[in-house]
This record gives sequence, structure tokens and C-alpha cells, in this order.
Amino acid sequence: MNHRRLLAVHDISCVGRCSLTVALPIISAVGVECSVLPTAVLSTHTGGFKGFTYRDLTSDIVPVQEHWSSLDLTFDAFYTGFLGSFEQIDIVKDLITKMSNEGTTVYVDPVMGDEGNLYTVFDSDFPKGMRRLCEMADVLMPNLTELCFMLGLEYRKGPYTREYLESVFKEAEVFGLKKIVITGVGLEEGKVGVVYKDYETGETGQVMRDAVEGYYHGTGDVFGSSLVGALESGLSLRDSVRIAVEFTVGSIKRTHDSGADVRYGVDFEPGLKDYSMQVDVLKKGLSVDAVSRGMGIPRISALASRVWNEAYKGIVDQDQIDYMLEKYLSPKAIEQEIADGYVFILLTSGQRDVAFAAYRMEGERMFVSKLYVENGLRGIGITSRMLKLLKDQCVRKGVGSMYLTVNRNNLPAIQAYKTMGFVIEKEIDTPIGNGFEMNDYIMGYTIRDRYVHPHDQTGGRRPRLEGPRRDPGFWRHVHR
Ligand code: PXL
Repeated sequence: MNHRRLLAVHDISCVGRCSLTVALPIISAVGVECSVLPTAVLSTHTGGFKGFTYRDLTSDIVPVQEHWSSLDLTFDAFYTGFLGSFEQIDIVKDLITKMSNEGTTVYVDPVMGDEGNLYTVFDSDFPKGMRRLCEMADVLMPNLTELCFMLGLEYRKGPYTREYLESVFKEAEVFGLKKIVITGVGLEEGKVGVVYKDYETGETGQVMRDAVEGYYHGTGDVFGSSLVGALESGLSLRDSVRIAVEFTVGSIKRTHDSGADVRYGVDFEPGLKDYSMQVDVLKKGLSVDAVSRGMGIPRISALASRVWNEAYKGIVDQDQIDYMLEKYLSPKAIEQEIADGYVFILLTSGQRDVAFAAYRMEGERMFVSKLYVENGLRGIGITSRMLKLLKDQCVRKGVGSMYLTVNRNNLPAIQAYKTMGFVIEKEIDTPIGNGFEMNDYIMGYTIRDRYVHPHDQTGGRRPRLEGPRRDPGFWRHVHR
């Protein structure tokens, strides 16, 4: 995709990370030019601080737009959020119409309220006006409160059923959108995330994570900005949502763990590097190589070492990590495994090594002996892409299932495998020498069961793997 110029239309809350102070750094981090149109200037945002100043910039917008028009400027994307006054809604609509080109995408976050209430600065007419702006959107990113206010639905607290969310997607058809992403939604107690629908393809999905205690200001803007950055980088809706959830949840967790004053917004800055790397990796795409000799072997060994030293810190003692790496993942150990019949596959993106797996067929089953994803790239679907490759290989060889071992304390990995359809089969404790023991689960996955189409009467003999999956079994399900 060529250089894109985006216009972010939000307020500037000078202190308390939200709106433009969040949109600018996040969108810039993925190489998209982020111009700004401030709708109001506040000393702080309105949630939780007393006595904030508020300068409404409504009367500046038309002169600003006229100047831009005199420069023959257009924008490739608009991303609107918190508007400073009711009158601004039509002024911003008009600006979008005048300053668009044929390829312009309009992202609207109808920032108005949360948890069933409008923010105090908006009166009850505001949602009606905001609805008119939403009708211009290609991609709408509301929370349920905002959606309910605009659609005249009664707001209910979660968890929500799939049927309810389907009905909300249906109601939201009145906006004439291409895509909708609804934030802050849970389908079960203790989980929260986003649900999305692409109206053009019919694809629906959800990305859920464990809820973090407390209320965090500005997270809608962190999510919206990272979603817009990823979509504007040319990623699919599904990949963009996963990356944006990962970035937002990481920021919330850091804030929670540090005990910081939540009024100052979430600690998103340390996550920017991984966010931009994730966008870059999925933008460049993944290549697959089978590695049997040469430089691939030390590269795999180095990747394993980086992963163990980060992911297993605190789970496994450092001297055991060093011992494991030397015994099982040194270049020499990998060469020996290849000689013993293991196949190593390496996923790369541009110059970057992203993930590797090693497997061997053991009669009727595939044993996946290793599956590692680079630090900073977990949680965005790389493991499921790798498993898809391995499943394809099983199907090609007529092998009906696969299994792997995972450390019993590696909870994120266990949850990720469960989400992908693996079940725990048993516990094993394996002595590995020097007094160390590996404490693992064996997790298995049956390929046939997974791919039988509900209407397939052939007893599951025809695995269905390829081809577009229409609204797969209802929701694609990604959660940890
Ligand atoms: O993040 C939403 C937001 C944006 N701008 C201002 C706000 C809020 C939420 O409270 O007060 C000024």
C-alpha cells in the first residue's frame, strides 16, 4: 500500500492519555501519516478529574477546512472520535465529504459514553446527531452503550449471548457500514473483548481475554487507534482486531500491575514496539521454509533461545533453561533431530524469523515436538497459522491426529492450544538428566472431528480443509 494520509478528528485532552495524545503516536508508529483536527482542547479528559478546562474549537473547523481545500488537500482516511459540540457533527460530516478522494476510508468511533451512561458533557440529543455521522462510516467502532443509545435499544450489562449480539449486528445494518467492531463485550463471566462483523463478506468473530479488574480511561481510543493503524496498513479485519486487542490488553495489564493512577490513562507506550512489529510482520506476510541444513539451523537455535529466556523466565529456573537449550535446541541437537527424522519448518517475514516447529510422524499420529513463536509476536494468530500448516501435512499423509507436550505452568500456551481445539490427554513428568524434570501435559488434536462439516453424511472421511469458510460454525473464536 502506498503512503496514506489520515486525518484524526478528536479532542486534545492535554493530560490523561486519550483521544489525540493516543491516536498520534499509535498511528504514526505503523508509518501512517496522522494529521489532526482538534475538536476541543481540555486540560484533562472529563472522566475522573474535577475542574477541567474546556475550549470548544467548533468555530475553527470551517476556516481550517477552507485553508486545506485551497491547498487541494484530500485525506485517504478519516478517524473521528470525541467531538466538541453538537454543531460539530454536521460540520465534520461536511468536511469529510469535501476532503475525501475515491479511495478514502471513514472510521468512526462514536465516543459518547460507557457502561450504560452518556459522558456528562453530552446531552440526550447527542446520539441522534452522532448517528448521522455513523451513516458515513465504512468502519464503526462503538461500545455497546453508544450503539444502544444510537439505535434506541435498552442497554443491558453482559455477559451477552451470541443471539443477542447477532441481533445487534442486524440492527446496526441501518448505518450501511462495511465493518463493525463492538468493544468491551463479554460472552462469559470474567472475559471481555470485542466482537466484529464484516458486512461485505458475512464474516463474524470475537477476540476475548481475561477481564482485568477496574475501569481504565482512554482504552477505547487505544483500541480504536491501533485498529485503524493496522487496517490502514492493509491488514485484514481479523488480524487487525487481534493485534489491537493484544496491544490494548497489554497496556491495561501494565497499568494494573504498576498500580498507577488510572485517570492518567493506560501505559501503552512500552507496547508500541511490539505493535509496530506485529503490523509489519503480517503486512509483509509469512514465508514457510523446511530447514534441513545451513544457516537455518543456527537461526532456529537462536530463536528458541530468545523465546525460552523470555517466555519461561519465572516458570522454569535459569539453570534448567540453559541446560534445556543446550541439550535440545543447540545447533548440534537440532542437526541430530533432523537425522532422527524430525522435520523443522521455519516461518519468516521479510528478514525476520517469526516461528518454527518440528514434527515427526509416529504411525497414526503426528508428534509436534516443538512450536515456538518469537517474543512480541504471540497472541496474533501465528501459532494457529503454524498448526494449519501441520494439519495440512497430516491430511496429505493420511494421518488423523497430532499431539504435543506443553509445560503445565505455561498457562497462556495451554489456553491457546485449547482454543485451537487441543485437549489435555495426560500429565507426564520426564527426567532430562542433571536432576531436572520436565512437567508437561500431552495435548492432542483429532483432525477428522474438527473438519467434518455438520451436513457431511460420509462419516467424516472427507476432511474439509481448504476454501472459504462461510461464517465458520458461527464465530471464529480467539481467546486466551
Ligand atoms: O476516551 C474518550 C474521551 C475522549 N475525550 C474526552 C473524554 C473522553 C472520555 O471520558 O473525556 C475529552
